[in-house]
Amino acid sequence: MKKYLLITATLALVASSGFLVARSPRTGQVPNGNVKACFTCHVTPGGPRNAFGQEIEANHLSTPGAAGTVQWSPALAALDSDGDGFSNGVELQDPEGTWTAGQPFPGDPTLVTNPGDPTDFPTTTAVDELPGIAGGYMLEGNYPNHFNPSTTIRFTLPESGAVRLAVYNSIGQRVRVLTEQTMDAGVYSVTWNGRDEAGQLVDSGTYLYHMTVNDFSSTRRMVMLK
Ligand SMILES: [Ca+2]
Repeated sequence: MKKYLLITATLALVASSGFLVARSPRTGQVPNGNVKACFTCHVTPGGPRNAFGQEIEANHLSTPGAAGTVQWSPALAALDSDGDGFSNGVELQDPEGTWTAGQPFPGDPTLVTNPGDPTDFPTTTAVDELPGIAGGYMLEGNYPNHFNPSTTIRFTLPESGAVRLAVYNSIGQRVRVLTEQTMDAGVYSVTWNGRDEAGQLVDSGTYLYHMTVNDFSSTRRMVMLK
């Protein structure tokens, strides 16, 4: 029995020292990396890297291999590693990629989704307020257009109001409500990921987006081209 305990203790010591030799998880090196923990970058903790993890390994480590630290950046934030229509920055709540390790986590951690898993993406469409003052009501042309699969729509409000912005297909059926809320005067952008209310990617074709607020309404056309 004593011998068994000794062997067990020795194995535990070897295992723990082996763990100490290996680097610790790099979850503190990406924004809100604690939310999905190791699943942010790996299919299983310590297992194969997911799409986001592969991108980091290939192009965004300070030095290749275990000793490298993740270089979170606007470039890495702008990529959509898993191709689900949302950039890595949007999924991790730092759209511009300006967060640096050691700062408080950005955005709303409860909205974090996995930037390496195409089946995990924001179900609510985030609206960002941009710098600038709105001179009048405006619904701008989406960018890019044509698009595949996501596109960004900007609009401006000179005063507060109950905003409703929704996407319709070419025969007028509603595809997705992008935002429906009271908003202050300002300049805003909203990104549509090309998915309907059920989370399904829509087909190629022409879509309309229609905004109403106070006495203003505007409709514009956009084209999904896969
Ligand atoms: Ca994702």
